[in-house]
Amino acid sequence: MTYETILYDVSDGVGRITLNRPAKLNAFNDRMIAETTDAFRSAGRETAVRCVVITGMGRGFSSGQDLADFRERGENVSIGEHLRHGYHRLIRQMLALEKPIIGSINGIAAGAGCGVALAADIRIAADTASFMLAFSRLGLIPDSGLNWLLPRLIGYARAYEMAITADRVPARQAQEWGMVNRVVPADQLFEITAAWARRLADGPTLAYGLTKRAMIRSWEMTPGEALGYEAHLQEVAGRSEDNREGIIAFLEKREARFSGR
Ligand code: LHQ
Repeated sequence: MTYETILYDVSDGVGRITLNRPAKLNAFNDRMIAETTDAFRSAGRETAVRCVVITGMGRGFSSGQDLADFRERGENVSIGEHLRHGYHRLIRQMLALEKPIIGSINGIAAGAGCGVALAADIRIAADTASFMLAFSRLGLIPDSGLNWLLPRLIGYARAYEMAITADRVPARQAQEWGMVNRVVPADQLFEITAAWARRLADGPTLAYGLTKRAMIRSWEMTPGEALGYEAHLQEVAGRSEDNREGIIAFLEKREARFSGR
């Protein structure tokens, strides 16, 4: 697929997706939803990619749905279908990708843009970034997975407050609430994200992916089911090349050289 609304490049084990409609703060039109989904799919397939970064071009991460684009479709459009065929495929792709995804949050993440930011596994935010559930201003409910993800990250009361006020939550507050892993000076975001991504790309990718699967699936399980599932996945991790290498490296008192397998 040729990309027109995003940039996607792979280097040194890191796949980097840049949302690229800066004049609209990277609002999503259909093309950008499809291209971003496709880039995550490629990142999942390419063994050379062991960590994925998603960020935005310009001063915003993403302002969510392109409202001008959506309005042009007229009154009778089905939002449910738009979600099922668009954003929800993207969010599912991100949650199912068994490699770490870093959201490098360079500016405001609003509406569906906030959903995409939170579907990343960890977030490094510029100190100038913010998060906003813009939906209620439009008489809508949160979507793009936010009803499922946000209360799990920050608790129901804060999530519901964000939804009904649609107030901007600045990066530092987002970090206190548990939505963001690190807040960094805006002019250092690129370098600090790149250093994290390099570190993760050198890690035991299979174990990172299985950890993601174990944690996300456990949200829907009883404690007993979660224990059973974890034993099953640990069996898989325990047969990996990286498990062998990790143990040998420890015994030889050296850094492990993980292959990701
Ligand atoms: C935009 C947008 C935008 C178009 C900025 N669209 N142009 C799913 C299913 C179906 C329907 C509905 O939606 C959904 C999911 C959703 O995502 S709902 C939420 C949609 N997003 C919003 O409601 C946020 C709308 N944007 C804003 O409230 C502000 O732009 C924020 C608070 C994000 C940023 O404010 P400022 O920093 O003051 O920037 P700005 O408003 O001046 O925006 C810069 C330009 O970007 C401006 O264009 P212009 O030609 O005047 O320079 C905006 O019109 C354009 N833009 N967001 N979502």
